[in-house]
Amino acid sequence: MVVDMTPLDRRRFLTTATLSLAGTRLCAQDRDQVRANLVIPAEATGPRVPADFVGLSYEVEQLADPSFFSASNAGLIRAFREFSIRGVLRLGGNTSEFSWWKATPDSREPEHPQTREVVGEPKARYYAVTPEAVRNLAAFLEATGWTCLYGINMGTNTPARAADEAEFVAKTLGSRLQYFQIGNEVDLFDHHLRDPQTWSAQTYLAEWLALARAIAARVPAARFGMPDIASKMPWLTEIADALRLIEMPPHVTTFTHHYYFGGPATNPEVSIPNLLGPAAMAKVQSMADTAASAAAKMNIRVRMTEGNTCYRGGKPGVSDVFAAALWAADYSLLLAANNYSGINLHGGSGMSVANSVGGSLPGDQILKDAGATSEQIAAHPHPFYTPIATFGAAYVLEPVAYGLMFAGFFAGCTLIQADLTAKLQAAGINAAAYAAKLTGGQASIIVLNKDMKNDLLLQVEFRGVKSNRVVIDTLHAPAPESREAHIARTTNSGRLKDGTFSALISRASGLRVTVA
Ligand code: BDP
Repeated sequence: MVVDMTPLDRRRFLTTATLSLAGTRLCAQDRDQVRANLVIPAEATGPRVPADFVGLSYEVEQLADPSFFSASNAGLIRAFREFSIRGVLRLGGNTSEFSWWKATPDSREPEHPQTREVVGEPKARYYAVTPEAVRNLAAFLEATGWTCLYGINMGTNTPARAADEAEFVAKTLGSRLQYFQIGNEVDLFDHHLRDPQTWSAQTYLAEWLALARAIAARVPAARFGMPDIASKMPWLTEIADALRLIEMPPHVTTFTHHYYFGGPATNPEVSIPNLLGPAAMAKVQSMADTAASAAAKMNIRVRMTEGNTCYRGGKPGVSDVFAAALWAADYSLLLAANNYSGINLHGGSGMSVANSVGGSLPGDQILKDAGATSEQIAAHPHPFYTPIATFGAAYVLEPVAYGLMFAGFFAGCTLIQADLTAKLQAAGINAAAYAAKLTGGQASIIVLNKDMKNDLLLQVEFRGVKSNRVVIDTLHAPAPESREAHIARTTNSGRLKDGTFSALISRASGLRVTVA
């Protein structure tokens, strides 16, 4: 697999940035061209994208090996820093309900409540989180420059144990801790952890309050992100309404939810055309609308704390290829445009994610059924959707990570509102675009051509721009099915004439143009 950040050579630059051509739809060999014009207003009136917008999500079970998130794991630190110099590590996932806090080497494992074994949920295998793991995590965060959203067990915990752990975590992580999350995908607890007859947003909130109040009693400055639901979006509204009636509620800074495009891997709907099709983003937009109105009731922002292309560990050939990069870039920027404070794509070690879904990854079975050899299976990342994969001793940034990194170019910027995606779609192409003002005041546009057939001949007029220099970044790979992704940069003078820039954006590729 080749994943690099090589500079664009001039020849390739010329093929991706051809000027002029007439007509709205021009046929060239096996592909068509669609032509569109966009105007970028001079004023940025949209949301500000936090500098630490992009992040990663890992299972809490990853802490069972204290050397994973530690200052000695140089390869992982390098991969995190390459991914982002200011990211947010979220620890949660299904396995977070099976951890227990082992405060001292003599601490005895507590009695655990009965849980049900169901397909797709973890088996009741408990593991200890120790002070050593938390101290190592603090050193890892220090080395990467990242902060953390720390997941506390809700499914099988007690307020007293939650408070003990939280106190140690708060003291040890210090300012590297953004907030606590209590419980993962609590709207699905009726599957295996709670009585389906009685479990609801209201019973959840009562339990959450008991845990959060116990934590806040020991950590008065504790902040919380919640409710971390999987998919029952009306819970957000119900919880916002209920929380507002509570006297002296714990300090909730962020509303959180998850989203997986589809799943599991055996589902034929999880395909590249569907992943890249406009319906996928229409669903994200409708979730964002519900989340935004619930968060507005509490005057807080929303964070997408976990998700990816395909639940239960991803789908080979969809989650681990370039299409996932284009999806991730569009998805992240759509959330940014909806005022989300950030996004965490899920991943981590094959074992932690396999445990989170019951012990094995359906994607492996698909490969075996298709006759793949063990070497061919090992050439895929495990889990298939992980942004950072482990191959032997190496940590490798996967295509989906490149999509997040491309969107991350807008971290710290203020978005310019201009309905650019709607204009491109009206022109007849499956593409998305977002514009922003950088901190230095320069204008920038990211265009994602997700069309499998049409190239986009785009003319962009940047209002109020005097410079004639642009910086161009591309997100590209040979094909949507390629196990590779590349981001490349080139600087060019004279490409901007009277504030107008023209480029040919090949099908299945991304382009960013920044006025220098
Ligand atoms: C989410 C869980 C996470 C799983 C993931 C998956 O929170 O633990 O790893 O789904 O199914 O629902 O891949």
